Amino acid sequence: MFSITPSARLKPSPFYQSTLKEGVQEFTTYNNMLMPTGYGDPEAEYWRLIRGVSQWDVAVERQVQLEGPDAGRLAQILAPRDLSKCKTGQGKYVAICNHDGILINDPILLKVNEQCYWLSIADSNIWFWAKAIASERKLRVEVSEPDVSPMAIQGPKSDDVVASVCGDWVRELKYFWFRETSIEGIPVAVARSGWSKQRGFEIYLMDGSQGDRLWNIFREAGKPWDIGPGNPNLMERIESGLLSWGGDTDEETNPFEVRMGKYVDLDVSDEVIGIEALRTIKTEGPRRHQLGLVMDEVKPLDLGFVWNDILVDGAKVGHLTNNVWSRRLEKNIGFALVSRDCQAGDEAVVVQEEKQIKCQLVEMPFI
Ligand code: THG
Repeated sequence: MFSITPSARLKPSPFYQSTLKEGVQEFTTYNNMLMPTGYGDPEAEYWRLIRGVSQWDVAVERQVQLEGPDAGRLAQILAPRDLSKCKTGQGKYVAICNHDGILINDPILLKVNEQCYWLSIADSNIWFWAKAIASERKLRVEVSEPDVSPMAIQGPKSDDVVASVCGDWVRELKYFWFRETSIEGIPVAVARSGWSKQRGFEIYLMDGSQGDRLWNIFREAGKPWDIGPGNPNLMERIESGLLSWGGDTDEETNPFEVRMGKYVDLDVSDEVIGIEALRTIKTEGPRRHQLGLVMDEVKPLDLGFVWNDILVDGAKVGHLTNNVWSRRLEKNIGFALVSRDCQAGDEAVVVQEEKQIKCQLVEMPFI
């Protein structure tokens, strides 16, 4: 195989040494960092997430911090979702769009206090974007990347593990809400969130020098529940219908096409970036929409991630943006970004080089 050349451009995760000790085997890049994507036993890692509890280095989910008297105003200008009722300690999933209404990131927005917000970003540089907009609109706000790195604890047993470390109050945390606290003197924010539908928490480490200590605290505390390493799991997230910005989207994708319409409020102020375009798109109806796709082929296929064409009656209707063998469904499944004319129930084919694989379009989530 190959190795990765060290560079100051690749920022290290505070949990990097811990993941090496856990036996990490694979990485992907995200926000100019390496994110673990496998520890050598995909089967065990999957079932640990579905049935047990799994510990993830997701420090790549960087925070873009907006701080100052106009922080709330900038957050609202960047996000076409009504934030007027967002409370300190609350998080919201938002669709950051450009002026054409095209989705350029899908972060979780966290309101840290009246004058401080974090955008916990997907894999595109929102720091540049937020800084440019703040300057252009002459806002009193500082845009920075703070020393904050999330670690996720995911799976049905995550409540027990996190409660054993932090206390039973974590069991009452509402979805996307968070609270700042400290764990053996390490400053953290504990949030009910994470990129899986198996329940879980994200522990936002606020002192990068303490990554290995924090990792070990949860590793030790989780032993009674057989905690082990994992990562944002491709199979689980496809089964659950979770969106991957940049994977399932292209440079023309708007939020309505990828099931994010419910996070867009069209009556927010006209100063919100992209809102006029979004109103037009909504009125005219988006060109495409996202459906699930189930292939007839009953043994695991690996089609890669090449946005294979999808055909109906020989005509191209869109693309397969991801695919995976589902262990729970024992089927090959994926997301289809297809013409509005297609519907759940339609028969189609996926094109893989010379082969055509029969499939059916379905509603999501799969499970
Ligand atoms: N956690 C944190 N930061 C992140 C992610 C995360 N940044 C990058 C990326 N993930 C952002 N994207 C998503 C996409 C989906 C969800 C969360 C972050 C998600 N969606 C649920 C759904 O679609 O069913 C729930 C949304 C809702 O009901 O509001 O959880 O994972 N820190």
